[in-house]
Amino acid sequence: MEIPEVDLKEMGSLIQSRVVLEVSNQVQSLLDSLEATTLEIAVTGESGSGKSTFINALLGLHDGDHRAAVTGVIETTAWPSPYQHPRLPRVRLWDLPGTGTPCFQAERYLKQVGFERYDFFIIVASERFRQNHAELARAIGAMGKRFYFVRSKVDQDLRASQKRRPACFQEARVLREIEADCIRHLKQEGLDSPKVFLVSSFELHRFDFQRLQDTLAEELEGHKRHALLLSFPSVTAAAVQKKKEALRRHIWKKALLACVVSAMPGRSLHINIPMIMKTLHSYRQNFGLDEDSLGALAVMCSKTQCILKTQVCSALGKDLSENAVQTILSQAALGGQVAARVLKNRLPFFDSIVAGGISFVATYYLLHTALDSFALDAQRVLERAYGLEGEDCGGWLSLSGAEKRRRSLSWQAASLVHRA
Ligand SMILES: Nc1nc2c(ncn2[C@@H]2O[C@H](COP(=O)(O)OP(=O)(O)OP(=O)(O)O)[C@@H](O)[C@H]2O)c(=O)[nH]1
Ligand SMILES: [Mg+2]
Repeated sequence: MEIPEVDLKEMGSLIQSRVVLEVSNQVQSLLDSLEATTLEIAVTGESGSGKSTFINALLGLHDGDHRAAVTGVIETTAWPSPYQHPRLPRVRLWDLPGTGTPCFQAERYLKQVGFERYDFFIIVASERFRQNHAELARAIGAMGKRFYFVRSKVDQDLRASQKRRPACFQEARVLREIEADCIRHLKQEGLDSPKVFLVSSFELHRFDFQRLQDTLAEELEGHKRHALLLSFPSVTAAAVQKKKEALRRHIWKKALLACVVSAMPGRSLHINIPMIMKTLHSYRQNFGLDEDSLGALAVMCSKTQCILKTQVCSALGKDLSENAVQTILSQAALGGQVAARVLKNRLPFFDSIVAGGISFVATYYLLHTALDSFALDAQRVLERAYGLEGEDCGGWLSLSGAEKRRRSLSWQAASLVHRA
């Protein structure tokens, strides 16, 4: 007995619409859970140590921005104040009150600031770490949370040291001395192996900021790690690469969503343009290539926004319009026929839900290409912002790969010897 064609068609279309619905719901909920992830970062330390300035630097905001934390030489922060990330509303940095009062009690302080809500603590000191800092760290640890020590304003220390001993000034040696001094004090206060990061909020691209970012990312898990990688400013070539990798890992979800959506009867590949545009805008912002971010960077590195903009050379970086995206998508769909056939061999179920997986391939290709080219733009902008002024002012990005490796190895070796 033969099954009539009409039954087969009806059955096929029911199965297809069920599969499409199921897959798109699942993919959408994966993407939603990523976006819904919260990250609450507490920044604490003595009054005047540079907490608010550090928060603004992390948020990529200059002091004049209305969204920035208030900074200054007089005591300004009396209550925990949350500062929302300009691009990622679920990421917040908390500016906590100063810890330097004579009758400071770590446990009481932590209860007052609502310690449970934070994912981790950054303890900032601009001079020596003291008993207060160690006590606070112990209490944070006892409450099951992580903490990291940031020794701020190292640019200031370097300048002072150079003024005092211009003839024998060596930047690396001064940095090692500061680090050793911090670690020694914290050990004297009974902390075993404290992690100390030397930072200047005015020059995040230098010193230990990248190491801090790497350490935080390593110690966070899953979605929180992703949120951290996206929220911290990419001020080094390494940070740009990490951000790119973090975003790249989710491209297949967007592409799969695009292909199941365009698999619905009567829909074309171009139905996905709004979703693709939204994704591309978020990539561009994540790499600091939008007008706002370029403006803030220009203020921070004392360059003009126009000069930084000249480094944005990719086609989509220059013109992120629907027309441009449509053109690339159509080209990608044409070129994607072969790739779609390969895909069908690897994932045979694809054939049942989409016509050849072309939407998948086109979206996947477009997002990959855009991500790569935005990352290159971001690197060029960074070079221009920080890299062309010679080593003393942070010429790290402009050094050759071999020279970078040589310098970081000698710095790491010196630190290891020193720590031993
Ligand atoms: N040179 C230099 N100055 C800094 C740095 N960070 C902060 N400052 C300066 O230090 C002063 C105090 O900075 P704030 O960020 O307001 O300090 P705070 O810890 O928030 O102070 P309170 O809110 O009073 O507890 C300001 O004049 C900042 O410009 C830095 O990395 N380098
Ligand atoms: Mg403050």
